[in-house]
Amino acid sequence: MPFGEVVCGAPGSGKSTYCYGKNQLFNALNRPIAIVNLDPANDSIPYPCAIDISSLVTLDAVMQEHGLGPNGGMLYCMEYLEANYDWLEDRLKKLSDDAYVLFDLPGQVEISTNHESVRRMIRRLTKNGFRLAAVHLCDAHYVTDASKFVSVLMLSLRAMLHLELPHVNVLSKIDLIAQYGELDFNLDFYTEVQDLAYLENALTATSPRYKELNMAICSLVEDFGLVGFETLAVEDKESMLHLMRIIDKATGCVFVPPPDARVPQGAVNNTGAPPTQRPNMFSLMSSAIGPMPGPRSDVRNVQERWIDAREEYDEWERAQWRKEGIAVQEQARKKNHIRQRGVQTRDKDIPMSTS
Ligand SMILES: Nc1nc2c(ncn2[C@@H]2O[C@H](COP(=O)(O)OP(=O)(O)O)[C@@H](O)[C@H]2O)c(=O)[nH]1
Ligand SMILES: [Mg+2]
Repeated sequence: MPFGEVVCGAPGSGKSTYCYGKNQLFNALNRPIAIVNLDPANDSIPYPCAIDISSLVTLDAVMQEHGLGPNGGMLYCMEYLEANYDWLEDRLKKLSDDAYVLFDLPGQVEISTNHESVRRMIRRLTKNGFRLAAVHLCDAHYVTDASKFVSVLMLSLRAMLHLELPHVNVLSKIDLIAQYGELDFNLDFYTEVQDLAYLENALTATSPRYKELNMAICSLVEDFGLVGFETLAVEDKESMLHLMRIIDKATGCVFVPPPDARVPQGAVNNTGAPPTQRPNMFSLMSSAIGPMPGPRSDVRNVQERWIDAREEYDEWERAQWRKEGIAVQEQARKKNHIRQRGVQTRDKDIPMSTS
């Protein structure tokens, strides 16, 4: 049964970068992955692309041929893809059975909030056995302004109601958040989305004219009780691992490597440990419903890493990278030395020509 993600969010929210990061993470973990680019305007795709919509249709061609603007052209492309769904289905069937499939959607928000084509295609995929989660990326910059945060809440709620998938909202680029000044509240206020009434003062200050409207939207979002956020800094391994666990939990995916799988480099190999300390590979359900381990699993740690003690952590990480760099150089030097000695010994063994 193929598992996967529908990666959506506004233009520039970090969708393609996230897909690339996930590709690197999964390669390091020896998890199979395939990425499907569904954005016909994606010129420079950073990741290796298993299926690319631009071999079916491109935005430029549609705009020229039908005299459409970029937004109309994009919707046309999605409708064209839906009309040619078998093109996508044939290519998906050719992917390996255990591939984890990421769908990189275009950034036009209407595609994930009210246009029907993508939603219908997702329904067909889930009917064909795909277990998908929607991963909705929102630039974390928006939480620095109360009225922008309200618009992100509404957008996220709308996408959740429209796509009808297990849904994970993510504040992306959290590593940049300290650059936009001090937050009115701790980060957990924005990720947990409870007690939005506290936004009243900030909303009066930023947009007094629309305060009532914004507060009405806040109470609507709270009434649904659906919206919450995870955080993401794509270059932070812990952040990516935490998000991966959250999404696996949402789709019900428990990855069990095949018995002959190569252990990833640097992984703790505790096969020799006593049985009580070894991970229980057979207990799929308890690993699926177990607590989230790891350093970025609590939003207070995220706040400490990227806001409160950012400089200290940056300095510590740089020192670790330096150490790793020296260790790698040392290893390469040793290998080189051994190779050279091998060559010298071989040269000695070659008999001298007598002629
Ligand atoms: N600092 C930082 N920059 C990011 C992160 N994710 C994406 N970006 C940058 O945001 C920009 C837009 O990203 P892109 O993946 O093209 O967005 P898309 O339009 O949603 O696909 C690029 O310059 C990325 O390098 C992140 O986690 N941290
Ligand atoms: Mg993109």
